[in-house]
Amino acid sequence: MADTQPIVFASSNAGKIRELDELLLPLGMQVKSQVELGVEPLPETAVTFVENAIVKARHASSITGLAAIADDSGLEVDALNGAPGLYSARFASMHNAGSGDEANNALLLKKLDGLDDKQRGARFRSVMVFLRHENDPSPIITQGVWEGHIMHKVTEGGGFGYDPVFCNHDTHQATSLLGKDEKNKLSHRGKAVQAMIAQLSDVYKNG
Ligand code: ITT
Repeated sequence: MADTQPIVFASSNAGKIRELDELLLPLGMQVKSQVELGVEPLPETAVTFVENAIVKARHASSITGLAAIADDSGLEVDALNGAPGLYSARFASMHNAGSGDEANNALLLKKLDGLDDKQRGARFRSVMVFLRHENDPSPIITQGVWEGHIMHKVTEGGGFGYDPVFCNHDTHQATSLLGKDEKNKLSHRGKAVQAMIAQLSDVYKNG
């Protein structure tokens, strides 16, 4: 599946960039993040994951002239009617409760205070988009979902974002405790990438 030109990953999130590298490098695909290529992120103004992902990929492709891949993802919590969802990265800042992963997790735990495990259902969702070029009229779009629930406290470990408070229903433990390969095998992003790889083999069939 190798190709002479790298693909730009339209993300500035270090955790996502690390996971995508781990998922795609073994396939011989050369992926450079938009951070490496000096592409500044755009504000995310759309109201669906897929629109945000397309806008991110198109922006990175237009600046670099490369094919682009983007992930728009988030955590949907049943007790909060699907919030923070599309706004997962900005959850705390939208509620004037600080900013960043720690603040997001603290606010989430506060909002779910008093609810038992059955009332704490949640899932991660990743929508992934691949554009062959800036004006590609038919992006490849894939999706992955990972079911779980929100724990009662933070479990320190690896990962990023909401991993320290998300108990995944495959291994029944905090996602922050999973090794990187295990998370990639089970996660929303891992599933979206596997589905993407299956379709990319058409684009890179001569590689
Ligand atoms: P880019 O747009 O630059 O890729 P971002 O962090 O702004 O980075 P999103 O808008 O897609 O990306 O927001 C996704 C947020 O959802 C992310 O910041 C985390 O808070 C959360 N999230 C997504 N996938 C996650 C995962 O695998 N583990 C933990 N949290 C995750």
